[in-house]
Amino acid sequence: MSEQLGTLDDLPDDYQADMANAGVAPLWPMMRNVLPHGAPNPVTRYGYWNYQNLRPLLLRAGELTPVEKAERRVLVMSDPGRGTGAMQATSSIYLGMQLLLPGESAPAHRHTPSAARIIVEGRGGFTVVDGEKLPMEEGDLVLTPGGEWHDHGHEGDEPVIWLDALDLPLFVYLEGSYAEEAPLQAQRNRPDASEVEYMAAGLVPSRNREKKVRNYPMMRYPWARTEQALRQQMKYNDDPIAEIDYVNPETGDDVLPTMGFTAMMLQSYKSIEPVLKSTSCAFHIIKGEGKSIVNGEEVSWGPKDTFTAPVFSEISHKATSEAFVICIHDKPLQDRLGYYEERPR
Ligand code: 1HN
Repeated sequence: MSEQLGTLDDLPDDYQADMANAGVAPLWPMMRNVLPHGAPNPVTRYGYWNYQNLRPLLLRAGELTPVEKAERRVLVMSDPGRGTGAMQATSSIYLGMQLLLPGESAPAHRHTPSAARIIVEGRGGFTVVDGEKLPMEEGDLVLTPGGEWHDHGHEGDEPVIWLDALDLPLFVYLEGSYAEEAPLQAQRNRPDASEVEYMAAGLVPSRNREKKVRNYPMMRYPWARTEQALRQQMKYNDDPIAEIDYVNPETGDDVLPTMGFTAMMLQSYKSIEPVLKSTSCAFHIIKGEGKSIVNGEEVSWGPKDTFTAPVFSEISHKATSEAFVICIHDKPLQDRLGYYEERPR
């Protein structure tokens, strides 16, 4: 195997001009760019967004731009590796902080990418997905699967802010991203499925032949249950970390086609050094404080902060209080493509 491949400069000018005229280019000078040896060479760089910095900017957006002029009032978190204005936080994950003020509503639309929201602050916000009204309480994970109509409303009296995660970068790359618009949806007069069909883990509505299960049977994962489950797991854990994956209660599959979600509870002052993973991920702090190191860069985090790590990052965490973190990752996508991988540190 040759270490040094030929470069463009090795080739005569007239040959380079003839190739360009014929609409072709030589692979070999570019080969290592598109196919590096041993591991990917990510463009994405570690990013950190302090909530206390974002919050006033978001509230100012509320004064500057009425929701009617914004459709969705969001500040997008740009991957430092791609620079200012990048509409993505990692290769596959878009992140943004969205503000809805009391009495406002964000119009119904549906689009090809899937979205999930983690509620950051404020009471009274809700999303309607396919006619189901999903209350948004702090820490809840609320899904908007691709193709499902959704609009947001607010019946409280303080600003509501949430973190949006979408697989938008993939759809943009695939030239498959588009939306359709519609009037606000009629809401079914009943609580969401987490309060009706899926009240308890391991219990689902009886499976008779007539019953049709929705593709996305449960679209709201209330934080209170997640925290309770993590605390209970931690009580009987030998490790300083408890982890829970969000799954479809009917199938046990990932909740969305490309994005996955894991909730973690970290004990204070214990180092956590996970294996290297082929996924890119974003960590959003629900509660607690601590430090993490991503590829040698140290981040001190507090409640509601968000940070990202590119694929195969060496990551370590040390909470300085009891801490709860949700990790947004792209393992479902990589599992589907058959290349998810873990490597020892
Ligand atoms: C979207 O539909 C929402 O529905 C939020 O709240 C952020 C970013 C890009 C494209 C669509 C929403 C979005 C988005």
